[in-house]
This record gives sequence, structure tokens and C-alpha cells, in this order.
Amino acid sequence: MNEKVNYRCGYIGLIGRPNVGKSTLLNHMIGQKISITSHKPQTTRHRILGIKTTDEAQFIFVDTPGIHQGGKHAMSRYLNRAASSTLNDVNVVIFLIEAVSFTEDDAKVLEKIKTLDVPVILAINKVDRLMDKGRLLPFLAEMNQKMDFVDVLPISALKNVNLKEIEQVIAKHLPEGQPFFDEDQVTDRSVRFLAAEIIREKLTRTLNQELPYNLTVEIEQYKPDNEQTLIHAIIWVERDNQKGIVIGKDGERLKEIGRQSRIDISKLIEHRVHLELWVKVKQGWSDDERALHSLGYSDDLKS
Ligand SMILES: Nc1nc2c(ncn2[C@@H]2O[C@H](COP(=O)(O)OP(=O)(O)OP(=O)(O)O)[C@@H](O)[C@H]2O)c(=O)[nH]1
Ligand SMILES: [Mg+2]
Repeated sequence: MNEKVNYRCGYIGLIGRPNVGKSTLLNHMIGQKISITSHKPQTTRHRILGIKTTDEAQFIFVDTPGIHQGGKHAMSRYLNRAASSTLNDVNVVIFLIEAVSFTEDDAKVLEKIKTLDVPVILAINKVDRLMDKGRLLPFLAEMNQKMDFVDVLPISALKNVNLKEIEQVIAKHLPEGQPFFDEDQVTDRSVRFLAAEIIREKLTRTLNQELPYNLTVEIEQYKPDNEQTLIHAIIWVERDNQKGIVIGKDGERLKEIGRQSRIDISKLIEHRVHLELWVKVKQGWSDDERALHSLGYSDDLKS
């Protein structure tokens, strides 16, 4: 491969409290759905890379779980750890907050960011929801006092506002270097991992309140052949009554979750999918370090 002149390449950490729109931003920067999203906090559970390659630079975005307070629970600790450890491995940080509020959780995240020695861009997301645009200017001024950000940009990840601009700002701060990944590679994760995440997204969006936090998805079998890809997935819940809720009356809810998942997985792998879902109970899995590990919640970056 020819050496590219003046090329830039580096890692950009998307950091912020739960639900500010980190995964939405990753997907919209890449122009492809890689990381799952929902209106519930703590949707993202793993670090995941989204890679965008242009003629000038390769942007390697690192989506992270939302950093939050508390965290005695094993899953909660795992999420904070996964996000915080990312901070040490990136060249640029995008600190996401929402227009126009700065919460206690945001302050906690800022504390962590302040200890770093990398350029930090503050992105004030969801400006599309802001009815009174006049509130933005004083908020920007207030945020500018918090830290010496290399730039502060109001954005809407969902409506693609200022995303080109933020890309230009990031590019200026990436180190010079050759691309790490092939130009057509968009993520570091396997399709098997992405399939499990798609199923978890449908569950998270469908089920109410606490239930999404009590479940995880494990792909037991993933077998592509000429006709179709056969996927067997287990949805692990914590209690018997949760199993009933996921399955729904006459199995209708599970059927619908399966239908939506199959469509999205099929689109992703561009192949017909035969999907079978099983719901099983593993008591207390989310507060048990060993169970977490065996279900793929370990601190390394394997997919
Ligand atoms: N109106 C509006 N909604 C947005 C915007 N960006 C994200 N959202 C919504 O905010 C919710 C949370 O988005 P996510 O991208 O899942 O947030 P996250 O920061 O990744 O959350 P965790 O993974 O839980 O930490 C979803 O319902 C998104 O559709 C935006 O620019 N405008
Ligand atoms: Mg997320």
C-alpha cells in the first residue's frame, strides 16, 4: 500500500453520562448503525469501535457505556470501568452533555476528563429539542468556564446538526499517521456480537422499566450456509417471572422481538436469517462477577 502523505489517524473517545447520545453520535458520524441505542440509560454495555475512513483521515470512534454514580452492583461497576479505562487509550475526547443542563453525573465525568492530557471537545447534544435557542449562548459561556476545551459545539447527533463541523475539529487534533484499519472496515466487532446486540436493543426498547437491566443475550449458535444464516440465541433473565414477561401472552412478545431482530440482522449481514430465541433463567447473573465474565462482560476487547 502506498504511504499516504499528511494522513491523520487516531482514536476518539465518546464520553458522557448515560443517555446523552454517545451511541447515536457514533452511528451518525459513521453513517451506519453499529452501536445500539434506546431511550433508557445504560444501553451500551461494551466498548465498541466505529471506524470512518476519508481521504484525509481515519477516525476511530470508541463508544463507551455511560459513566454514572453509585455502582455497587457488579454490572454497574463493570460499565464504569469499561468507560473509564477507555480514557487512557484515546487521542481525542468528545465530552457529551445535553442542552441545556449540566448534571451531577456530568460533573463527575468532567472530573475524570480533567485528569487527562488529551484535547477535549465539548459537544452539547440534542439542540434540536431546545425550543428557546436564546438559552444556548449563556449556557455555552458557562460551559467554557468549566475547562479549557479545544472547542465547544452545539450539535444534534440525531438530526445531523454540526456533525461535519465536529469532524473537522476532530481531524485537526488527530496525530499524523497511516490508517490502522482497512478503509472498508467499520467496526472491530464480529457479526455474532452485533447480532446479540441487535436482539438486546429490541428487548430494551420493548420492555418496561427495570427489566432490560436484568437481561443479556448470548449467541449459542451462528451458522451461515448458502441459503441462510442460522442463529440460536439465549435471552438470560434473572427470575422466573421475568421469563414470562419476555415471552408475553401466547408467546406474542418474543415473536415480535424475534421478527424485528431478524429484519435488522438480515440487513446487517445481507443474508437471510433464521433466528431462534430461547429465554432462560440464571439467577443474579448481573451481580455476579463470574457470571458476568462467562456472559462476555470482561474487560478485554474481544468480540
Ligand atoms: N432529540 C434528540 N434525541 C437524541 C439525540 N441524540 C440522541 N438522542 C436520543 O437519546 C436517547 C439516548 O441515546 P443513546 O445514543 O442511546 O445514548 P447513550 O449516551 O449512548 O446512552 P448509554 O449507552 O445508555 O450511555 C435515544 O432515545 C436517542 O434517540 C439528539 O440529537 N436529539
Ligand atoms: Mg450508548
